[in-house]
Amino acid sequence: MTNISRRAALRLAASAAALPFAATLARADGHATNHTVVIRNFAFEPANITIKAGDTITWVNEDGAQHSAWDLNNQFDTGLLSKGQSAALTFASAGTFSYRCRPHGNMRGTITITN
Ligand SMILES: [Cu+2]
Repeated sequence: MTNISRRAALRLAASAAALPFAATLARADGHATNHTVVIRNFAFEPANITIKAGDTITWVNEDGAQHSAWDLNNQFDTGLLSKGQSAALTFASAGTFSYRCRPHGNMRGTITITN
């Protein structure tokens, strides 16, 4: 199972705290990259993203409507983000995730994490 750690500065909804996160440290080599997925016009941009283990993805909602990024296997949930809000997750190990927006099931995305 892929471990996900939440960064200290996250803005995450309270519901996320109850999820079975296994907190792990980000990569020690200092080469972790921060990626941004913009939520705009009821879509994730990019919808499909490939990152390295230890990297962070920040979702930023630019829509007036509230959106979220919710893993289909319930491994993470950013909670609802209002316009201008963001949430970041660090993916510590290789794996794949498919996620959707909780209120808008047609909004879909995938994350592929490689070593
Ligand atoms: Cu949405």
